[in-house]
Amino acid sequence: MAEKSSFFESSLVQDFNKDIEQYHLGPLWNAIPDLMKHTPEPHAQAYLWKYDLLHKKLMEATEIFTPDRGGERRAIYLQNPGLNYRKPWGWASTTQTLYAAVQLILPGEEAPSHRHVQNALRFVMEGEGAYSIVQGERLFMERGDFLTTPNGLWHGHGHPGDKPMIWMDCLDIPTIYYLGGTFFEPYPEKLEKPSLPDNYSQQRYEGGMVRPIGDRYEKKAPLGNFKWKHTEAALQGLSRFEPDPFDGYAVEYINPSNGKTACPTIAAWMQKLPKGFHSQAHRHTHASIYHVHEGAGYTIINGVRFDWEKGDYFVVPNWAWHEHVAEKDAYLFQTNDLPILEKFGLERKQELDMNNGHQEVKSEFKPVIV
Ligand code: 1HN
Repeated sequence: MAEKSSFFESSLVQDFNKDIEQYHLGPLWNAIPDLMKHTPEPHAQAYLWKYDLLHKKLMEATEIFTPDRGGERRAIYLQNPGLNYRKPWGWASTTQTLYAAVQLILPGEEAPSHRHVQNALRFVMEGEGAYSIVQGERLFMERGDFLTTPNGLWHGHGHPGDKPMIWMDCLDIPTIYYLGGTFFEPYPEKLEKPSLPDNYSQQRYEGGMVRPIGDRYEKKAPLGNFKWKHTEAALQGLSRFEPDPFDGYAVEYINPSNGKTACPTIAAWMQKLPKGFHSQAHRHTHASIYHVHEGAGYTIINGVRFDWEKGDYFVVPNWAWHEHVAEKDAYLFQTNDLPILEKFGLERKQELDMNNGHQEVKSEFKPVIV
């Protein structure tokens, strides 16, 4: 081994590596340990953002920035500290494949319509009275609603209500960025005008799981807004029975025309963890972003305890051991890149097979507090 490494450090090899660099050529013998890890070693880290910080910064942003100043959306995104290697481009995403942000719209504001190839979803955190207009349909939002805007659909936002409204956005921006497929188009006028009745798709699906017969052929987003009352009722029914040992009581938002995830590249789940629930630890290839809709507890990620409460966000990177503990009845909203990993045949999972399926807590994460 020593002989091998001294060979790679020899001036013969080093000089050759340096020589070919000037021709934009790279020596694989140098790169293979970094490029071909034996198991996933994501650059994204486990991290947690407190809601007080996000809320404070969004409120400060209202003093500085308005959507008419050309930036389209007042959104502040979660930059994973492990992805700072992207600094030359000026941004880091939340996980290696997904971007997550909090967005605030004030009463009277309009965020202009546009369309892009990135798939987007929203989860409503605070307020009511604002709408997203998607392909001519105004979808009025309330806390706990889940909305989807798959790629290519026109969408903008307006707020005729009277209190600030805040939601989470999650998009597959980093994935599309790496794949080189970005297209973006502003709407010819500022905000699209309604061409369908308000909350049209939501009304078509008022009964829940029964599907209008016109939707038996695949559509991108036959249901635009998944109302909290339906999600809550589904979880209430599930929670009369045994929970999943890893995820508690969990449901997935789906496209009713094809049964697949509501957003083609991003899975979105709502998990209910009753007070006292302690999940088994496991790990999987896909990476997850969690938002605490309600309650309090903690998640142990690779032996580090991350305490969370209502409004907080945290990241579980690829292949990280994790288990959840609810100290109060909790609802966790989760987005993840499972559909992307599955499309490439990369999803694997493993259960922790020691210590009754629980990790040893070695340290506690100290979030930034404001
Ligand atoms: C976007 O269209 C929205 O529609 C939010 O609210 C965040 C981030 C990047 C690109 C497009 C929105 C976005 C975005």
